[in-house]
Amino acid sequence: MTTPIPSPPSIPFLGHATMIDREVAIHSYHLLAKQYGEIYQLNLLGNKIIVVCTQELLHEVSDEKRFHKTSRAALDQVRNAVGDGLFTAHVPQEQNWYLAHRILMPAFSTMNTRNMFDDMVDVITQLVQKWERFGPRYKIDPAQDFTALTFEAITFCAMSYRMNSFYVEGVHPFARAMADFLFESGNRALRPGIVQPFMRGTNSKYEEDNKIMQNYVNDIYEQRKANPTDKKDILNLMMHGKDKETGQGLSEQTIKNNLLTFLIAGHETTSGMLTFIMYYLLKTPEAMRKLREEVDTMIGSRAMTVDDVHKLPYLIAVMRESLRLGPPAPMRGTAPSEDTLLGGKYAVKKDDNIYCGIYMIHRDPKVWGEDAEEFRPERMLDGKFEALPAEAWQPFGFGMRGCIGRPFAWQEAQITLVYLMQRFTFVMHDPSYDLQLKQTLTIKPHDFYIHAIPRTDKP
Ligand code: MNH
Repeated sequence: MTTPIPSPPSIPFLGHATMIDREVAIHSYHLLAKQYGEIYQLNLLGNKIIVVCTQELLHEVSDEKRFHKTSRAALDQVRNAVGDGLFTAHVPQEQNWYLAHRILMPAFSTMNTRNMFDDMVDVITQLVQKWERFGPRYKIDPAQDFTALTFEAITFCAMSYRMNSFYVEGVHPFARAMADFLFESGNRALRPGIVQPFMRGTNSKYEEDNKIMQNYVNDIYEQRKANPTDKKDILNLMMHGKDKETGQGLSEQTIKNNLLTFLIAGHETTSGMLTFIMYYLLKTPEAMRKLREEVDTMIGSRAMTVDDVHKLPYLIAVMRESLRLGPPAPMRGTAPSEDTLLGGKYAVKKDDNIYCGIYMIHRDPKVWGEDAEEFRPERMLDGKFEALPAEAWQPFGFGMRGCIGRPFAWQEAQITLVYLMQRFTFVMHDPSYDLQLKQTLTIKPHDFYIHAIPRTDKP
């Protein structure tokens, strides 16, 4: 006996496309989950989409023997810029993924990330100095400054290339082009194909934004070719690394696709994480106090070293809990490799689009209880994180298509938070602010401003 997958009433031709908010799509998916429960089905412009919303179902579709990653429609649009780079590659069809994956995995390991500690501190120091110099009255846009930070970190630490994001007025031209490009990629996925050719202004801006990004990538590549170094950074590993299995290296096009992939995947998400952390800490003074106490006790006013990374349990709990409530990548796509049953009763067909609603799953009351919406780092402490049911917490994706940059982001965020805690206390610009989201391909707090007050009470 199979159970039909619930689906809202729909409009002919457009299906449910009008039900998805153009600005913050995840709110619509979340709302539908509240109405329909663990699973529901939508028709988006003729594409059948099945959304799973509980830990149990996520655990099931995270079985790589039965399911494989698919690019959601928006992600396929991003291929207009990055082609078959790691993030957007169609696997198993695109063999390039295996080669690039094997060459790049060691480069992004926790071990190799430790080598980037000093370069990360270099970049974080630029942020700290900016906030110190501007002083407590300056209204900080943390999403923007953290974007400068994480963008500079990925270009400088992985490619030894300074974008000098902290020395441009407003948003860096690359970051601006990228944000607009991603936003339009998302919109294209929700727009009937026959409309697209008529949107001439939008289309030429989209091409222009893509060109801006490609120009930076070409410059990074050409600069390195003209000025070789022995530095074991990621760019060098891509240019000279050979696959142990086949002896092959990466083609120029593959290197450029992946350079741009790291620029895109490597900073938007991490800046979202840092901004969510700032928001939740300011909304939860008790958590802020405990974090500050931990940093003061364990590190005090001495300089943090690479051996302090991974040693601050409350800090790690804060990061985990922020990623739970504010997963920068709120959904991921997967598909059954054969016709099968989900939860033993919902029939799904080979290659059906399944969206994993990570944002909803991270609020699954069966796992997190009735206070799931509350920010409580304590639920991630003292072995509780390790004891969670499988796939209850999955902000970095899963398995072989899971995030390659996780150790990078994890280390970067820890150093940033320690540096900030040591040097500042923070207040919200508008104490009555409540979380609003901004969504491109990722989500982050919107219209959120703070002040950073240099500490006078240093331990
Ligand atoms: Mn990252 C894949 C989240 C930081 C580079 N990343 C993924 C996926 C998620 C994700 C989720 C899986 C997507 C899917 O299944 O479709 N990533 C994050 C988060 C952070 C993050 C929440 C920070 C916080 N990611 C980074 C950083 C880099 C990076 C930093 C690069 C330096 N991520 C990638 C790449 C992939 C990926 C590359 C694709 C891996 C693959 O499929 O081979």
